[in-house]
Amino acid sequence: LAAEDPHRPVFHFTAPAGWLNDPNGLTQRGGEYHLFYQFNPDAPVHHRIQWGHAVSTDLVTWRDVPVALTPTEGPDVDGCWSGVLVYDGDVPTIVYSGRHGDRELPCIATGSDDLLVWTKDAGNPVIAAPPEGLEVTAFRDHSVWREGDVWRQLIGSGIRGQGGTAFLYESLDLRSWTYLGPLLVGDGAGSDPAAPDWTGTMWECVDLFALGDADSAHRDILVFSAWNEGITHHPLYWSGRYEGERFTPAALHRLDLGGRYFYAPQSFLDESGRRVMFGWLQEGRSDAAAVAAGWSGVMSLPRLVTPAPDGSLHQRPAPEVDALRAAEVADRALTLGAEETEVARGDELDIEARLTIPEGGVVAIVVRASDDDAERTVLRLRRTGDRAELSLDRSRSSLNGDVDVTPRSGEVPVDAEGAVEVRVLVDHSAVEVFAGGVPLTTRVYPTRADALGIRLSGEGVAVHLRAWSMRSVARGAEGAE
Ligand code: DQQ
Repeated sequence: LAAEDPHRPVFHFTAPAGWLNDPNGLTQRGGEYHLFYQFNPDAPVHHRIQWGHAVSTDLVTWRDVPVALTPTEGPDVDGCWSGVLVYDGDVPTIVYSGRHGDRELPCIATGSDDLLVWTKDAGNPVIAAPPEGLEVTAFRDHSVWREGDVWRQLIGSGIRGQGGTAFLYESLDLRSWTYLGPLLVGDGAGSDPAAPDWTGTMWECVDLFALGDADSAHRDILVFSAWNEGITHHPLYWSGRYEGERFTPAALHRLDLGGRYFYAPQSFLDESGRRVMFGWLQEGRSDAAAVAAGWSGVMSLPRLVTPAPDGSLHQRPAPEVDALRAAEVADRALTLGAEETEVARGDELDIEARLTIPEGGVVAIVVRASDDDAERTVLRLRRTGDRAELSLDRSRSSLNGDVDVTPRSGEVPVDAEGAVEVRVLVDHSAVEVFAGGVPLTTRVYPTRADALGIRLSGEGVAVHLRAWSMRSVARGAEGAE
């Protein structure tokens, strides 16, 4: 049934059945990429979560392999929640959150060389409780790294009355941990939950890595997903410096202007030293609609993350995504007017455009537009000097009144020629946009079979655009054109 759902993406990874959420345990070993993910094969609902597992040699086509972790009697009886994979010498080791009742605690599992068979540690959980003397909002998810002779770990949490945080621990053996203190504490308890950069009352899926120049005030990046009482708000990151047992922030940034539609990201260094990130594109339709469709949750395309000149992150699809291009469907240079021009058609497309926008000008990129315009999703760029406001208008994205259509917006850089390089990947309900290295990820659910139009408008905007139809990587698509 799921295969017939017109909203199911074909060149993004989705679970073989049921529910998918966070990417976990990302690694590359012996050339092969491993994507583990939060998975419930039994139904498209978040329940008794397992670690699904898929393997790839090219980062974009995935082969399902057996589930890596399933809940069993003991500390993870109610779910194997998010975590990471590290190499303890040669031993692949997963650090994850075992769920028991409504609490999570850190657990360990060791893997076979091929990462296919996992054995849980008899000593689980390896940390028996959150730090004493603090009222915490939650305690789960892990960032683990080697620092000299020791392991260090961050666990996502929040301190009541203050805000989200990540607790820092240290260990010699990944099994016995010493608490060092909070790395940094947010101000979520005292600030506006409606703000797009609200830091929440709890930080999910913390991810700490060094990226910039050794001397930069923005050298280190601390990614987290702002959460509050069961509500997934959005991913953010601090750039700053991690030194000793503290993180000194330089700036707080939004990771993706789409907010909750790129949630709980995780990144890893691949064997060629690239920082690659995946995130969970959650649904924007009702739980009942997901149940009826038989599946829920999309994994993002792989993103390369590099430092931008202003200390923020520059994000773009990994070049491997280009290998999914099937046929070029547009290659045009034109100057736009106020009227819309249709430049391509499709719901499995990769579009690359360079848009040169006059000062004060606006360009609209319309995707998934039906012929009669009853359905359309609009992206706009409004330029002011060397910045542009990128906005997403989903008010007419679907005739189905039961899907999320809240708008989104944020700033993107404009280059010295007044241009913005834009990439738009349209895959049925999944839409990933990158403008000047800033992503905006979203979901849309048009009902019309002809909601395929890609149109541009914008007085005086010069465009060079190319577009490609995309190849399906969905199961059973082998040999299909
Ligand atoms: N999802 C996991 C948690 C994490 C949340 C459970 C983020 O470990 O905090 O599936 O989406």
